[in-house]
Amino acid sequence: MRIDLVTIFPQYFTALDLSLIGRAGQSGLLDLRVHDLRGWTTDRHHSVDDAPYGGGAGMVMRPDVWGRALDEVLAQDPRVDEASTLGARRVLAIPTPSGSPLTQAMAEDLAGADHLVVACGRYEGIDQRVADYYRDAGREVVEYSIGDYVLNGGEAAALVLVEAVTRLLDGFMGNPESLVEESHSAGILEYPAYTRPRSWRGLEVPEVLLGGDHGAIRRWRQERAIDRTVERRPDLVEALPARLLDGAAREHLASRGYAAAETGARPLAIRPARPDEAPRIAALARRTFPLACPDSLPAEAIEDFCRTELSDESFDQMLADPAAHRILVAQVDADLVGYTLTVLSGPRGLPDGLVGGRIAPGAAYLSKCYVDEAWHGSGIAGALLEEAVVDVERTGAASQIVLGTNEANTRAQRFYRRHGFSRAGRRVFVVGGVENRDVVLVRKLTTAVPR
Ligand code: 6SD
Repeated sequence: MRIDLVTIFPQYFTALDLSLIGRAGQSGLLDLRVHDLRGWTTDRHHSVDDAPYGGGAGMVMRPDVWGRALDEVLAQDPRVDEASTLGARRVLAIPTPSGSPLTQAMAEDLAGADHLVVACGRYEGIDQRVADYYRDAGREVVEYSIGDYVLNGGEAAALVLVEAVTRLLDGFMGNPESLVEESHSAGILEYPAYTRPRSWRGLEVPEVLLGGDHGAIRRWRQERAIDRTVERRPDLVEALPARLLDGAAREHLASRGYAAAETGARPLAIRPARPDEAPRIAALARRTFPLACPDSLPAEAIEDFCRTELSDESFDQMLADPAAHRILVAQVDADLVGYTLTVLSGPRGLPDGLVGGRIAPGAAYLSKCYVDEAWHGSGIAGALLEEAVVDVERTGAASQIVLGTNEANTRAQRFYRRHGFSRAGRRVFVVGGVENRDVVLVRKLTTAVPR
């Protein structure tokens, strides 16, 4: 690649001789040249600027001087090792605070050019007709900004572009694996890095990184990367497509208040249901309940159950009694998209014959954990479940949480196992004349003491 930098401060770019970029030049990968704009002035004073039409502060760079400079530099042969100058891609890049933000995608695109010419302005910038003229003439012109702050000139922004582009050139990076890792973590911030010494000024390297559990390290790093991105760059989170996240990452993101979606994550709230929300939760319960029913269950039996057990009134009653019924909801925008219902064991014990050999008396019963079909795979269910567990732990009312899920629903079983549940037995019950077989799963709670 050939890069030409045009500036009134050529000395500014001596820094490039120090870095890898200087060495890339020696290896023939990069032909980088710096030009003094004043070389194209024609007057005694070598003047490059003049007062702005329309008045105002400062001076504007003259288009005539820039035109002579750019005509000449753009006509130069970009060949470094390419066979032909025909069909070479040339780009005129102009740093300006009013340009398009320079992104990694843009750097990757520009790394495919054969010839980059960077026009560094000073004063109040370059007469707008310079960019307009070359664009109208069919040139590729990129007016770019390196961030929302104001510099005194384009030189620092030109250095940034040169470094971002040249490190992507084939054979430039000593270790191309780091480029692979970067593209792997595209869209979110990097996880924090640590090296020796293990203890430094009272600060320790996180324990997980000292062990050899590579799965645990991978998960920990993924979670830290997500946490940082949520805290520092919510704009990236809201632009992050779900396909770039695996199931564990989606669940962690949901626990941090974002639901993964195709077009970018959406702000998510997981919170206790309010007493006035019974009708909305009942409607959610009635549209999600059929999703987990086995095919063998007749439609009538499902309708019956929805009418009797999932009525507005039954949710109204449960919400009026939070000492016995814990209901959490997941909300995206104004919509309720998921809920959990946990029954704390009262004097009558647990319903549905759940109490068996390995179930402690006073166990809490996770009766429902449902998410609207459109949000399946978003991570919401996992985050809801974990929140429901914490909610029960906070009540101090139970030492275990127990649930039943249909024997045929292996997806649900895998989900609960991933969340620390293990098999405690079976239960069989009749719904609408059909025998239902559930596996009973249980998870120990940490802080609680049975009442
Ligand atoms: C006068 C310039 C050229 C002045 C600039 C670019 C960004 N992101 N901030 N400031 C800038 C570029 C300022 O010439």
